[in-house]
Amino acid sequence: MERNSKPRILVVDDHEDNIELLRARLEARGYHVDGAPDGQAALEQVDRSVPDLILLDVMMPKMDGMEVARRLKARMANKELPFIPIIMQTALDTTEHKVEGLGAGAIDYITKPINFAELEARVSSQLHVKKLQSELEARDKELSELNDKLRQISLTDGLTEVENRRSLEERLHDMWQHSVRLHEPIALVMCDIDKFKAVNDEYGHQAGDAVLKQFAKVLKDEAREIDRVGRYGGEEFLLILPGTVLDAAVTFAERLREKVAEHTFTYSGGTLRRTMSCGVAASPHPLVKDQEGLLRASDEALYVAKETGRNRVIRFDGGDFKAHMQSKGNDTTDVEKPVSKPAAGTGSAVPGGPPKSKASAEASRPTA
Ligand code: GH3
Ligand code: MG
Ligand code: MG
Repeated sequence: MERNSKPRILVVDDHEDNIELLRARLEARGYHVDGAPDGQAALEQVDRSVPDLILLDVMMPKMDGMEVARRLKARMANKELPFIPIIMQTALDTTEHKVEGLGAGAIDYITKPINFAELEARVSSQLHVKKLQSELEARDKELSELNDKLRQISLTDGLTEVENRRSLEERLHDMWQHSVRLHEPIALVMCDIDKFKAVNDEYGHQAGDAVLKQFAKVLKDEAREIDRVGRYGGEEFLLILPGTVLDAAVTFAERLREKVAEHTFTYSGGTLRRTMSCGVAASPHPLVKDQEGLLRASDEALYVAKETGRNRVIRFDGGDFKAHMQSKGNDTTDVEKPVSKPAAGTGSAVPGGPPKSKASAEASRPTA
């Protein structure tokens, strides 16, 4: 709070002699003193350099002390200025004036002619209050920054540093609401690395981890700024594409699939290649009526991509999807069925529904 480690006091008085007198006394006590001859000059001085305390005369030309206090108080209230204790110096020793001064924003008052011992005691005690207040504010700020950091951590996947499932679910909720409100499309691409277990089995878990990190980066690099990319389960990732219709999402997923197939993954022992499968769904669509239905649709499309050979992109309303579902004896309008449990990745484990989907099979897998 100080410059040259001295507390700064602004003395506002229309009598130059008073300023000089207070300056001499206060500087002898180790304070740095600035002076201002009227209210307007005081406000300008505060803008130039914020003092730690203000000794404010009440009766002054141009703008009186009450008005200065009111203006500073308003700026402190909206955090334009830090807390500055204001001590009014008043010749008007009436209760009415003291009450008005305190109401205007002064924290204390001292009557003229000034008793210096009293003044020094009040200045010192108010600077102490100011110091405590500053420490409190600093701790508050630290706490709020720590809170932000904690929230960030709680929404990030520790391994891949993309969003985790919790974050994706929060985002999807918000983005779904937004798309419904503004009648804008929204698409989901659910991706899963093909035969990933074999990476762990053949090259070790660390190689698996390295592949997951690089895979997440490929997705992130291909996605737009407004898209959300996150790890939905073990080696399953979800992309939320706002403002995107189904055809565009399928084109995007195809590009992603090619990028992954072309990518050379590195790990400490060498390099390897992997493919991925994707399920794509979008809204608005007659087969999708809610957020859970959209998620389930992308998940089921991913399941069909796996079942029909992997390294594929399947759209949830496409011929391949329908044909496969029918061959399994499933009703392809399943995504329309009301969900009993609104949790993500509930799959379609209803009687007569398709087998347990990828996401539901992996729902219990930790992601961070
Ligand atoms: P599919 O093509 O059907 O998707 O086969 P897959 O082998 O990719 O799928 P499966 O579900 O059989 O295996 C996924 C594996 O992913 C099993 C699990 O141990 C591994 N896994 C999940 N999370 C992590 C992780 O954080 N690190 C590593 N190294 N492996 C993980
Ligand atoms: Mg897999
Ligand atoms: Mg998987």
